[in-house]
Amino acid sequence: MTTLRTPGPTLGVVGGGQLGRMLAEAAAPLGVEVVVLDPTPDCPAALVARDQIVAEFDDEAGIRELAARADVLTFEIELADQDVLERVSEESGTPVHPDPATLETIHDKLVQKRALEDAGVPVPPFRAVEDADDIREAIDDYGAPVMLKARTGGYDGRGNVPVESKADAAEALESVAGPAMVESFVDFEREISVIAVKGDGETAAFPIGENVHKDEILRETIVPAGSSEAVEQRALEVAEDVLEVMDGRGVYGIELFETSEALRASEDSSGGDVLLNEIAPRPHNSGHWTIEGAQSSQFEQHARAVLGWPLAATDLRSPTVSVNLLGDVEESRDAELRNLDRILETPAANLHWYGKRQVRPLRKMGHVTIAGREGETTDELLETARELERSVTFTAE
Ligand code: AIR
Repeated sequence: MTTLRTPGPTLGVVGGGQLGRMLAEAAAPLGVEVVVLDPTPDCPAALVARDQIVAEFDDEAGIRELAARADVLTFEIELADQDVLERVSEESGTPVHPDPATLETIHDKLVQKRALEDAGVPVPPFRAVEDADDIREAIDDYGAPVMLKARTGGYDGRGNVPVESKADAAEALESVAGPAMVESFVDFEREISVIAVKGDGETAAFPIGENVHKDEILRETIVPAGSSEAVEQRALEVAEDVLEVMDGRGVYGIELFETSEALRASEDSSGGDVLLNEIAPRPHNSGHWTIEGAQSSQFEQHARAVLGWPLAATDLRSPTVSVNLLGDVEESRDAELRNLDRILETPAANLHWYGKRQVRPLRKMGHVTIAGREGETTDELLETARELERSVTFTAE
């Protein structure tokens, strides 16, 4: 029997960026409190969390303090340190969800791909890269271009380098600091994602979203995706298989490629209609639409899952589109978003400002979600969302 008291259960969250902020927003109506740990004073989550511990993500004393104040620990950034979390959890008896071991599997993209491949999840052909010859061999085997990826530390596409020809292999490898892997370049129809939740003895998944990236950074998410029913079913099956590999409760953002007709028709279609791109062991940018567009949000689900509470319904309420507001500046500066009026005046446009003090080139500063009303199509919503995104700027006239 679940009981609530005041103050309610407390989530100790490593990371206090926008994901921590939206988690705290979703936790409040459930009577769940949030304490975050983040090195930036007045981090985005600080506005809504009960408290912030100002410390580096791997600061053991800070994480000990977080554990002492929390009923369960979780993280909203992959820079969370697996060993420290494990040690502190053991000492303090405060559980961590997802299991920090999952962070290790996910951190290293080669380890991640191997674990998933072993579990029967369809992944693009890939291999480890020790030297430039490995890249050249991959080009021979998979055809050009191939995608060279830093095995660790890549975030928002940093560390992903397309290699067009064998002549470019050595230079590309130099641009990727540290260990690397290479993957076949997927000829995809569209990029989709599943926000899946592993709860206490149950799982759930939101309807798939269609994602538009530019320069490897997510710009837009559209739900329902343009995929067929069969592709959606396949994506949800793959997400179930992914959850089987992941240890510990919580939300997982699962990015997939819907393969193109050409690839499906070729002899190399063993993976079916979808191939796994990447997994994030946390709420994901491509799931922000759930706040307005679904019966529950990915953040509420994360809170419920890590506490071991029953999961909520995930059905779509209406067609929904989200657009990111990224830093449109050349250099860092104090953040001031201008011309907000169009967004504020547009019916059914929901502004989410993350409260970051500094804007940097392409930094995620906020997003806008439009949940469709009677009869509105995703095309119409997307058009409006794009107009709204273009109407604001961080750049002074
Ligand atoms: N985040 C974590 N992994 C990927 C993303 N987008 C979110 C988390 C983290 C914040 O981005 O909420 O705290 C960091 O944002 P920034 O702009 O400071 O790098």
